[in-house]
Amino acid sequence: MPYDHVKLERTDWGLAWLTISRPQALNALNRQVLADLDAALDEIATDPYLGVLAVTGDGEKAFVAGADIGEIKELDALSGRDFARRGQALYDRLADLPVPVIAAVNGYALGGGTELALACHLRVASEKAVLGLPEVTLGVIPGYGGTQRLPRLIGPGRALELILTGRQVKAPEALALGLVNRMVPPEELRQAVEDLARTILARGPLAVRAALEAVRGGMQCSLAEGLRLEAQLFGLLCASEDMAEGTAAFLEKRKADFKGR
Ligand code: CO8
Repeated sequence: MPYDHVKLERTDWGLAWLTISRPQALNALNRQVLADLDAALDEIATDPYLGVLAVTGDGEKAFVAGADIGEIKELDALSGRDFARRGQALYDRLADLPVPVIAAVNGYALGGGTELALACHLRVASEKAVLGLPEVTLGVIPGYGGTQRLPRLIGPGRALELILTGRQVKAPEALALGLVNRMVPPEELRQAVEDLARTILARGPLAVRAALEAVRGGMQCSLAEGLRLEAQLFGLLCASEDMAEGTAAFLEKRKADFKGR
């Protein structure tokens, strides 16, 4: 289905590209972009052939330059809270997808843009990417999960430094902070994301989904509960054809041919 501000392109090998496209405003998220993203996620969530989703921004300059500042300016206490909750729910949908989601950070990823990248499971950045949570410079705080996901990813000390100052970091520093997984030249970004996707897609599909579930679930509970979840998922995988195939392939010194069963 076509959208005004989102492009959804599927490959025939399990990867789909979700591109946010409002280039005249550096892909800033206004209400229409958020609505399009929500609708695209409906489509993505029911796609049985999807194995990895890649998220990026249209054009050379920006991933997403944040929420639309013109719209933020009009918010009051109640609408501001609702707006934040709606954006958080949307990002949660992305984070809760059963397949890996990779952010291809192709340029400015500020405010809601960095928060979008944080809601993805992995982040590959172009060397010219700039990330940051500049909300305090506008008199607000991150409202799409930044105060929660950034400290969980890079630790509270480093996260607070970025959140309290609003300082923007270039890709090399983002890499050193652990804010992105990899950094590549701009012209290699798409290929790097596709290579990463292909690597993941060659693994046991049930195992990949279970690993996501274990890590995601474990981040939200105690260590003891997380270990229980891990053991349950491990046990379930032991009953899968993929596990029989993966272990047999290793012992027979051949490549595994996983079926996702
Ligand atoms: N919102 C609206 N318009 C934007 C935004 C934005 N976030 N970012 C860029 N634009 C527009 C500019 O206004 C400009 O429009 P026009 O051509 O009509 O003047 C166009 O995009 C191009 O931008 P610039 O001319 O500014 O381009 P530069 O290369 O000079 O600068 C920057 C690029 C540095 C990225 C600059 O545009 C900038 O600083 N943008 C704002 C970045 C920012 O502060 N983002 C955070 C926004 S707050 C947020 O995301 C909160 C998320 C949680 C919300 C919770 C809601 C309740």
